[in-house]
Amino acid sequence: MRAGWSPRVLTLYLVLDPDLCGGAEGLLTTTAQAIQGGVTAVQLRAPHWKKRQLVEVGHRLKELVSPHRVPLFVNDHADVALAIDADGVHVGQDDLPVDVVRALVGPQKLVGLSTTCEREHAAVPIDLVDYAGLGPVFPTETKPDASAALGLSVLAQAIQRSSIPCVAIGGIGRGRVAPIRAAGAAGVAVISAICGMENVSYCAAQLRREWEEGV
Ligand code: TZP
Repeated sequence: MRAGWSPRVLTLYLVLDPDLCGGAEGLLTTTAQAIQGGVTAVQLRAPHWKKRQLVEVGHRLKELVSPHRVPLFVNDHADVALAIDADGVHVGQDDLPVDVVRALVGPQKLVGLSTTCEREHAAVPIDLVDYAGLGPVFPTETKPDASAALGLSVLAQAIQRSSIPCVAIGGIGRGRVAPIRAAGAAGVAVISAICGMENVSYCAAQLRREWEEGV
């Protein structure tokens, strides 16, 4: 995936939450419906799962997303990403350092790095990392240990000061997508705006439409 990849795939980035989706089977149905609605990237994020389960479900997710050319990322675990031949891996500031991650996964996988403030965002090594997550932009209940919300103006400033494609995350739902695009983000990452919603494909389609139409 990496050679010639386009940051356009970051447009509507679904981060899966097995609790909100109702377990492993729920992750799969949510993913299928969200892709129908227009999600452009999917991340397997299950901090409480053992690696065996990540690999088992990851294989099924990969089979599901591949025909749609939607890239699959694995949160935190470079070894799981390799085991399921995911398109990329997404790590946080306290995970393996990105030079180690890049050495492990090689040049063809996408590598994303979470950042929580302007300083971390400015420090992302653009030779090793393909995109940065930045947030939470708005308050969120989905990640109880998230740092303070940054707000739109800090987001815009951080994006302006860095050349790394930026995916905004945290508290993003309808009405907040267009301002984030206007702030210069390459995309929005969402959990609760899609996972656990009654009509997943409709919710995804609404977010995608807001991104494309800018209103
Ligand atoms: N990282 C920063 S905020 C967050 C993560 C994983 C949670 C985002 O969830 P939601 O439901 O889209 O606010």
